[in-house]
Amino acid sequence: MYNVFTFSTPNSVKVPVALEELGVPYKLQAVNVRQGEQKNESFLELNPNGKVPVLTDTDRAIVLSESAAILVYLAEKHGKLLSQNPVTRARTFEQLFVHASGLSPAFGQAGYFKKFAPEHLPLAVERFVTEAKRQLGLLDSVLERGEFVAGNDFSIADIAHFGWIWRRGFPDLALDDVPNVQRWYESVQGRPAVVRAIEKVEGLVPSSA
Ligand SMILES: N[C@@H](CCC(=O)N[C@@H](CS)C(=O)NCC(=O)O)C(=O)O
Repeated sequence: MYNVFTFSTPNSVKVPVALEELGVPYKLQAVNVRQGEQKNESFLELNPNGKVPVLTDTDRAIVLSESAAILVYLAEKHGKLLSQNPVTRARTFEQLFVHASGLSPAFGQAGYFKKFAPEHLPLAVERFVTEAKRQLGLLDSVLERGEFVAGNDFSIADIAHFGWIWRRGFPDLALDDVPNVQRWYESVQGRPAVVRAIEKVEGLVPSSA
């Protein structure tokens, strides 16, 4: 059985999306990051990095953090969402790494410096918003070449990018100038598995949070 420690956040929505796409049962455990629960001692025992998501799999007694690593683990265990074709598989990893090292941190930092930083730092806002927009443009050019980010099949790389594009309101980004991302986002957002996952993670947020 899978347990997913998660909340309604860009990185943690990816895991329920993958599990819904795979059609396997799982339980969600809410970690309210708005209340700082990711820094509680009990959660730090699961992930000393103090961040969601975390996946536990009782079949193999594994506790795993990092959304990209979890996506790869699930795809390999269930033999879906990650092509066996060496070129498509390499393209999938390329996009996973672009997401984890480029788009995800740029969106996160842009949102932080725009919304949460205790002091307004124009240079930091400019740097990270510019980089986030550049990443969005890069993704647009990737999606100009194929239906999905690693070719013509939906994969874990689409799930990774979807998390932050879904939460693009945090860094105040829009899709008006990136028509290929817009087309892809609408298609991914409408997938029944994605609709179910979003409904479940949004249900974790207390109305007072
Ligand atoms: N590289 C990590 C990033 C995880 C991450 O930043 N999670 C955010 C939520 S989207 C979090 O837990 N933030 C709370 C904190 O950093 O204290 C991943 O992809 O899993």
